Amino acid sequence: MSGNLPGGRLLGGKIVAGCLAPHPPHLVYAENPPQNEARSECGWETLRWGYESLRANLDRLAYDVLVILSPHWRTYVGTHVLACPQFKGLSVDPIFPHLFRYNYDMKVDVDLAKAIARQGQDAGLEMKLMQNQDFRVDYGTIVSGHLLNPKWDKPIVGISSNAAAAYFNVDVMQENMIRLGQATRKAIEASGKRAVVVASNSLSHRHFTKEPPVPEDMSYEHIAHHGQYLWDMKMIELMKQGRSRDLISLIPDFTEQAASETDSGALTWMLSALDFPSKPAKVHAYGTVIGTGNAIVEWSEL
Ligand code: 2X7
Ligand code: FE2
Repeated sequence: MSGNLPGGRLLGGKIVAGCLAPHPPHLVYAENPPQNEARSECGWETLRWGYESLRANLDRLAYDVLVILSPHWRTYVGTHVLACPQFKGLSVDPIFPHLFRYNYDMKVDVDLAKAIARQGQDAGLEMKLMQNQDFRVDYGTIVSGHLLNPKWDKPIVGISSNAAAAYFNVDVMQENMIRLGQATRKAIEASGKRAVVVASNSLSHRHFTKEPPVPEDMSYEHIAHHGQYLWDMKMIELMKQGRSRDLISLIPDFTEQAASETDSGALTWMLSALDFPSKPAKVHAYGTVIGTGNAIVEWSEL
């Protein structure tokens, strides 16, 4: 419940859900939305139906804003946050331009964006607001945003992925993302809003180097190799058992051995924002996209 206290302070802000919501552009391509120029016949139904089921739950939670941390907005100095009221443009996937040429038009909750940046700074993190109106939003933010809310009728906050795992090591990344998660939670609680925090990353992340002649030909689709699959199942099992602290402690090994997009810090940040839930998560779907492992997972009160 949200409302105002005397003196303009807001009451009742909370995180109503956390989601693992990966961003393979193939999933948007397969849906043929009007925003995307490319056309497909079908494809990756297990994952797309998982997103349908997650969307239905999020609708029931009546949220105000999606807060998304994307692995494809990599920043080398600190964490950046989208902070113009609107971003509009054409996003073309650099590796799959034949699948994803998407006309985006998104609203940003600038007040919440600034509050997260302030809280991050207070926690000792380097933070920067992205206030360039012409900035081209990355496809990770767009794909996860689209699949969670194809109508784009709610604002988002977009958070970059600091490259600490590559520049220093995974442990530095983990420490920073745990702090950023706590800062995000504080900002949301003070905002009076009902927010969904979204980690926009795949799990195992070995890509095939060749695409089938018809990209949506599902007879070609499978995990890159069994070792990746075993790692994905291990991580998903921990989610289902509510063992998020154990999951966090495995992220360094998982990131290295499964070449996972958890190197972005998105999953660590999201679980920290949720204060490391011990309630079992709901797994809506698991499936592969060009060899990578992807899980659609929800942590909420439902
Ligand atoms: O960015 C991605 C991804 N994470 C997974 C699969 C395919 C393409 O792009
Ligand atoms: Fe990706």
